[in-house]
Amino acid sequence: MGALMVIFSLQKDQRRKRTDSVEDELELSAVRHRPEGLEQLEALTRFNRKELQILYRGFKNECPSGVVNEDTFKDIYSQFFPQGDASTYAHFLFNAFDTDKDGSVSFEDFVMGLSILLRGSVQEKLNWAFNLYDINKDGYITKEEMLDIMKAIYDMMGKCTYPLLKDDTPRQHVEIFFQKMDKNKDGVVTIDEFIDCCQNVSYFCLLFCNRIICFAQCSI
Ligand SMILES: [Ca+2]
Ligand SMILES: [Ca+2]
Ligand SMILES: [Ca+2]
Repeated sequence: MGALMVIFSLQKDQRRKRTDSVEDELELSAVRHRPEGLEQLEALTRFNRKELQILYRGFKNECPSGVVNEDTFKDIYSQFFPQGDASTYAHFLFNAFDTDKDGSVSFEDFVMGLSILLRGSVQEKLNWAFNLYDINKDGYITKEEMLDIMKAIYDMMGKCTYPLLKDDTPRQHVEIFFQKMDKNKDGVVTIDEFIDCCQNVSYFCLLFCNRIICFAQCSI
């Protein structure tokens, strides 16, 4: 389900003939897990009908059953980071994509997330990133949650990180980010604090937010 694969399909498909759309409609109705109507998805995302059909074809090639479970998601995702251990980060991402929390990523979940990451406003992307970091989904990011994500990112990067990282590097970075974000110093970061910080012209926060979004985009 790599983004590269999907984007490649999108580009390639622009050269295809119109007859394919009839074929896609037939395919859409034949799968085990039927996605929401295209019109509904068109309204909920920033993709048009044709793009949704192309995305669906790519999704279905990777996941013929129409849904992705966590193990499959991890397998697919790990292929992009062979030098490291991407399983923990893939777990967090899986939860961020599985918006209806039914334990699988459906085509609807996938395109809703992709729409935000590729075409969403800054605010939407930041909301998405906040949700990724808020591991237990209670509306607050704690230092421990931030550290868990940061460690997962470093694990994923593996030996390719240069200069080589010391064991306490993730913790040091989290201390800096957290200090910047937790404006009222109550030990948790709210969505307002998160967005506030990321929208401020702050080198650290910009770096932080870009990193989250960049990794999220690379990962789909
Ligand atoms: Ca789901
Ligand atoms: Ca939380
Ligand atoms: Ca706070």
